[in-house]
Order: sequence, then structure tokens, then C-alpha cells
Amino acid sequence: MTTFESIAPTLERQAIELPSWAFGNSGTRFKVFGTPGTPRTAEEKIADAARVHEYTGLAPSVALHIPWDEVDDFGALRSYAEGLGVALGTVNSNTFQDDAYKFGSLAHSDAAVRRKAIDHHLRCLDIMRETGSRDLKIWLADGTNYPGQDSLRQRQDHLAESLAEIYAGLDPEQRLVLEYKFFEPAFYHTDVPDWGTSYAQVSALGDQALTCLDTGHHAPGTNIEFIVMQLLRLGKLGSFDFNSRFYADDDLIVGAADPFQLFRILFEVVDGGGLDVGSPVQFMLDQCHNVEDKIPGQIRSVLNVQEMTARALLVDRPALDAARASHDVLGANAVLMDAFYTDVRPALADWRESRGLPRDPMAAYLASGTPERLAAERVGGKQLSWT
Ligand code: LRH
Ligand code: MN
Ligand code: MN
Repeated sequence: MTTFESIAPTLERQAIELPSWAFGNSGTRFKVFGTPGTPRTAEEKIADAARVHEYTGLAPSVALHIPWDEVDDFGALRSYAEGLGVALGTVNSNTFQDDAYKFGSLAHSDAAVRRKAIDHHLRCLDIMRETGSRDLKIWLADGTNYPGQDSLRQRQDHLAESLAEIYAGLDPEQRLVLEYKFFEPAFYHTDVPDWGTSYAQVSALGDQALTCLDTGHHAPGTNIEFIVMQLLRLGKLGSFDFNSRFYADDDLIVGAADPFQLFRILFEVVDGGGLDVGSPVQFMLDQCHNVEDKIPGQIRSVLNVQEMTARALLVDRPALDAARASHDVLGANAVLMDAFYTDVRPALADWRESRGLPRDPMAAYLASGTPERLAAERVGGKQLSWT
């Protein structure tokens, strides 16, 4: 049996980066509903992220999206964040909202558009020098809607050339992570649709380039934990964008749609050394809160990851290894299921209390008066939306 005490040091190291955009209003193409207390500035988004960390001890950094989080002085934003006890983390480039990118960005057929997109990424690297960020995360909306619209092969070559120029701009401690997504906004083909394409592209670049796995970016039924295992095995799993999906790229709360899938993913993370000291894997959320409150939504999310990590760590390894060695199929499966069905919440509450954190971060936040205060204070100005 694996004890809670034996897994606590690993849990203590766990850090989950929050996306600044989770704190803005979001919605579908049908409607974006406003929520009282929604941030009006990049600083207010960071302050909300810091609140999630204050109550959970789990979220010491915030990812930025450029230009959504454009400010005049990124050094000052960094000092502001650090004053609240959080760091600025991954910088996400954005080449999907400018008219120039209608037919793509880094993979575009026109060299002038590729130049503009490459320059945006080089600017992101400069911003990272000011914010103290390690990772540049690239997700591309590039693709086509109709067969024949453009050359699949040529676009892949253009992408490789563009990425090589961005990679050449990295400082030694900086990394590039390339996120894949199988569809949307392009519907016929996407230029980085799957882990294999991301892996092929980042492998050609070098050691500082890795793959980002967004859990919502796979076709239904995909065995995501297999991909996690393979990327860890190849040393190329750079980061996770956690969220959950029912139908498409729903960006719902991680662990909400399919808790068992999150468990299976985290079991492979543990097995592949993804939680070891010095692991290259950065854990992030990439979510939107369309109808639920945002700070509670993020608190729920990081707790879901923590609870499922604890269960994955509780898997009885010697028992599993023995069952596997003797081809005890049901026995091996039972070892995994025992850990999955373990209610870790009481042990986590005790452990949190012992570290000076609230036993129940959600209840503590809701009872703190902060939601009401933010709703009263944040009037005037324009509430931010996630884009
Ligand atoms: C694309 C994506 C990518 C973007 C984010 C807002 O669907 O997952 O990570 O940066 O959404
Ligand atoms: Mn993502
Ligand atoms: Mn997405």
C-alpha cells in the first residue's frame, strides 16, 4: 500500500500555471455573458490568479497571451505579479486575430505574411526577457477549409522554415513549445493537427523545442494517455494545456467531463517521470468559464488536478508490477482502479491545513467577502473578454 505521507513531497512540488484569459468573460459565438467582478485590466487578471494561488497553494504562475495581455511596461507587470506572490509564466503568441492571417501565419504561402508572424514571435521572445518567462507557446490557427485550397506539403515546409527562424532567436534558457489541434478554425486540414506533426517539427529544431499537449485537441475516443507516454518516452513533452471536452474544443473545467481519463493521463505522467524533480513538463490550464464564476472555476480546476495527481501517485506500484509480471490481467486493472476510487479529499484537507492553507479552498474563498468586494469595486471601465 502506498501511504499519503509518502506522496506528500511530490504533491508539495506540484505547480499548475493559470491562463490569464480564464479570468475574462468568454462565451460561444452565440453570446458572451458578463459576470460581476470580471477584470478590466491585465493587472486585475493577475490579481485574480494570485487569489487562486493564495487559497490553494497550487498556482504560482500566470500565462500571458499576446496581444490580449498587451501592456506598456512588461517589467512593471512582472513586479506587480511578484508583489502578489506569483510569477509571469508562459507567453502565448497569437497569430489568429489579425486580418493579415486570414489564410494562415507561419505556414502562409506569402512570405510577407510569414515575416509578420515570425516578427510577432520574436517580439514575444523580447517580452519573455522582461517578464522572466521561460516558455514561448505557439498554437497556430493555420490550415485550409477545402481540398485543393493550398499545398499541404509546401505549407509544412514554410512552417519548418518559420519555426527555425524563431528557434534561432531563443536564449539558452528559453524554450519553444508547439501545440497541436486537429481542427478549428480550419476544418479540412490543420497545419499542426497532431502530436506526430508537432514532434516532427520540434525534433528538427533542437533540444529547446518541445510539444504542448492540450487535452481538448483530440478526436473523440483518442487514447490521450498513450500520447503522453510516447512524448515522455521521447523526451518531448514540454507542457500540458489542461481542460475537458464533451464535443469539440469545449475548454471546460479539467476533470469535469471525464475524471477517469484525467487519472489515466496523470498515471502515465507519474510513470514517465513527469512529476520528478527537474521534469521538463509544465502543467497549465487552458480554460474558459462561460457560465460559472471564474475564480471559483479556476480553484475547482487546480483542485481537480491535485486530487487526481494524488490518486495517480497512490497506485500500489509493487502490487501492479507483480500483477503485470504474472499476467494477472484483472489484478493489475484492480490495482489501478483501487487508486482511482480512493477518496483523497479528507487527507488533502488535513494536509492543506498542516501547511497553513484552508482545508476547503473553495468554501474559504466564497466566505471571504472577496467575490462581493470585487463585484462592487470593479465598476466602470470595460470588463475584459478572453480575446
Ligand atoms: C487553441 C488554444 C490555444 C490558444 C488558446 C486560447 O484552441 O487551445 O492554446 O492559445 O486556445
Ligand atoms: Mn490550448
Ligand atoms: Mn484549444
